[in-house]
Amino acid sequence: MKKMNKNNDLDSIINIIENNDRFLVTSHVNPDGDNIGSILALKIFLEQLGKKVEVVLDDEVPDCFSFLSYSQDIKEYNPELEIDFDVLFTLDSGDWERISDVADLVDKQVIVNIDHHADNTLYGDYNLVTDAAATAELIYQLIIELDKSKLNQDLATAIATALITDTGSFRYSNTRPETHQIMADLLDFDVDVNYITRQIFENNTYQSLMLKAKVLETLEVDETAKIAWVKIPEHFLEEVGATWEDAEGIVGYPRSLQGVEVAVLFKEYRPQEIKVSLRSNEYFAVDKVAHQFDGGGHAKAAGCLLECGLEEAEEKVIEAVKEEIRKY
Ligand SMILES: [Mn+2]
Repeated sequence: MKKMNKNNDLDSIINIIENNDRFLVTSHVNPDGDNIGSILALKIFLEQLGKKVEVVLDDEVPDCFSFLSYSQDIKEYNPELEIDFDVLFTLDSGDWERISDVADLVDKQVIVNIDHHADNTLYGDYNLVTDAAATAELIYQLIIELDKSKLNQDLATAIATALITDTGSFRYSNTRPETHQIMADLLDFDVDVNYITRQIFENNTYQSLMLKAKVLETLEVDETAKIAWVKIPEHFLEEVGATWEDAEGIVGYPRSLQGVEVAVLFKEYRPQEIKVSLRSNEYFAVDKVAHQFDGGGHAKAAGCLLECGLEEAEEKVIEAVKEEIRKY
């Protein structure tokens, strides 16, 4: 029988933390600042409560987040890993598949799902899912409810990094008064905002700048000038010696074009495997388009994966965006 899962089990989650000792914390593949910041904040907090905590991701930690304390304790999944735990925390992951192979470590443990994606499927035994700017806001809320005295500089820096990443330094419309209030509280712990923002946003490698130069040459705009897109064929990476990590943030360029409402980035991850990132500026809900291709996300930032060639993916997604934008 299917359970009717709720989206706010904060009190139950507090009970679970108080009554268990061994935790595994994970998050989605292609880690970003919100998921790395959130898992480190939760790890630091739980360890201060005397709990045993392991952190496993089915991916490497991107270099730009290696400045965060304890980031070197994040293990990359491999089939030989053996971890004893009673409770699994999945952070910032809209559905169970987002944690990828880390799911193989799970048997009958309690699953706690903490996330801010509106399309979260509430797959946890317990869920804390609201439309906060970042998952780290919910981690902060949990910490405040449980034991505020455990906040320290490392913990505050992890949460601040998550907030800064997911709000684009408090510029995106997901930024709420609460987001600024939390940030103000964190600043009491000597968080170095300038240092964090440089690590995240001004940390280009030579290869990543060269990659951006090539990608910008692929810029296309539709006849209404409301939709702009760029693409990264796999061979671009080889030509400049870049990695997919160097492609981070590129979708911001087509979105920054004057008058554009929807921006799309097509990445040829492998032949016949195209990752699509969708962004919007004001009114267009890009998650609607992502859902058409079994993807997900937020109204202003979403993504999907198409199993076809680059050109075909481009044609299908841009057509779907055009179809959808006519309704506005
Ligand atoms: Mn997030």
